[in-house]
Amino acid sequence: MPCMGKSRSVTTWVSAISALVRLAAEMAASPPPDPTDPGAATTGPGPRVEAVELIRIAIPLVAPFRTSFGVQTQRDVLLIHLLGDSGEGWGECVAMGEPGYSSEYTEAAEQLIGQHLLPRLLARRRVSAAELGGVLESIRGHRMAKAALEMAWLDLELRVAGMSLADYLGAARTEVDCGVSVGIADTREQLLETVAGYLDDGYRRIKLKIEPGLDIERVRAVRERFGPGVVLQVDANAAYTLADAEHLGRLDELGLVLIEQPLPEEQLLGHAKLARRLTTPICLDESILSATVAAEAIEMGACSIVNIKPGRVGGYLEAKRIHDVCLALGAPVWCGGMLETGIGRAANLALAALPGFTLPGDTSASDRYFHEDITAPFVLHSGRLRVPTGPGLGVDVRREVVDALTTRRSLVRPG
Ligand code: NPQ
Ligand code: MG
Repeated sequence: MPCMGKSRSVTTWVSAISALVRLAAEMAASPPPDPTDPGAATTGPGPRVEAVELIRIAIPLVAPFRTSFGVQTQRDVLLIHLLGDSGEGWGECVAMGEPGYSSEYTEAAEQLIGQHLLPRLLARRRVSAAELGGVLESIRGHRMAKAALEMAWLDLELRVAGMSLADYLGAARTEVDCGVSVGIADTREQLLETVAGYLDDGYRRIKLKIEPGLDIERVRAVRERFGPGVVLQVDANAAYTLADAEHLGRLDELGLVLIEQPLPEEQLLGHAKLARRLTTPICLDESILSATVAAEAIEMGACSIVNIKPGRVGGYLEAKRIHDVCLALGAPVWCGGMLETGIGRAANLALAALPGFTLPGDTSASDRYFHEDITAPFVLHSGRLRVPTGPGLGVDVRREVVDALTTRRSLVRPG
């Protein structure tokens, strides 16, 4: 009897322990849903990706776009096309052809994705979009490359789940107010004409690109021509130094919503010092690489407003975390733009529909940049764009347009 009892209890313990081990392994593989997290509405274990097309396209811009870092006449875009066992997914990399806005650029992103990121992801049977950041954590930086993959993964996963990106992220509205970014013009008259056209189109906010020498007088001309009712802001793309503080102070009387990224990316303390000398609020773009940087920048007084670009920060899930931290700290946010095609534009609209996005963003209509887009174009209605409601990003890619614009294509497979 004691012998039998002992033997039975050993058997019971062995099976109980192995059940616990199994349970722990399952819990580690799929952590319990956290209702405060994007992805809480779990979409399963993640898609199985069987092949990935890397497609480079060159799209001409409707007009040259001049900023303090250069002039662009076309967009050199890397597209990600996932072919999974249950469907397809599209993503877009926001990196530019040349490393002028940031250190990333298209060619490098394509190389990194093909040589380093996809091999790590495809080595696993299944990866969910929410797990992607963790799998790629050992590779430093290259946020634009990572964000492009995350976008494609989200599209595939949410299409399968029948859920829109807007619902997944926690959108609070069905349309978003749109602003437009106006490049540096050759002449003052051309600038006034361009701004007049955008105001006629219905844009609810005008952002003027500035650089040393083409700043105060240009902004004043726009303010004087269109009056105090026009919502106006400026973007320097890091073209100034702290020694320009007094000069930039002349913007204070022009009633601007904000000045965006006056100083170089790494100068958080410089921005904090500048902020104390201006009444115009400082908004950071290039400097904000993550939710951690956003929180620190706000806390040290480097900015009081944040431009959120999902590509720059490594993806939509980090963008949502920045939104959350800014909302908690009382800093307004708005959605930036990187001249996205309809793919990235659709995803940006989903993000811009979150409750903390209280300022109009650079989510302009497709025709601001392109004569022909690779999805159905986004069209302005009373200065707003509609947030896509279909599953995933909610847009269909026009393959024949992509093919006509393709400059290079490669296929990556597991193993
Ligand atoms: C910004 N975007 O806020 C960026 C910079 C920018 C809409 O002003 C090609 C590809 C040209 C990306 C020019 C806007 C670009 C680009 C400017 C991004 O700083
Ligand atoms: Mg900017």
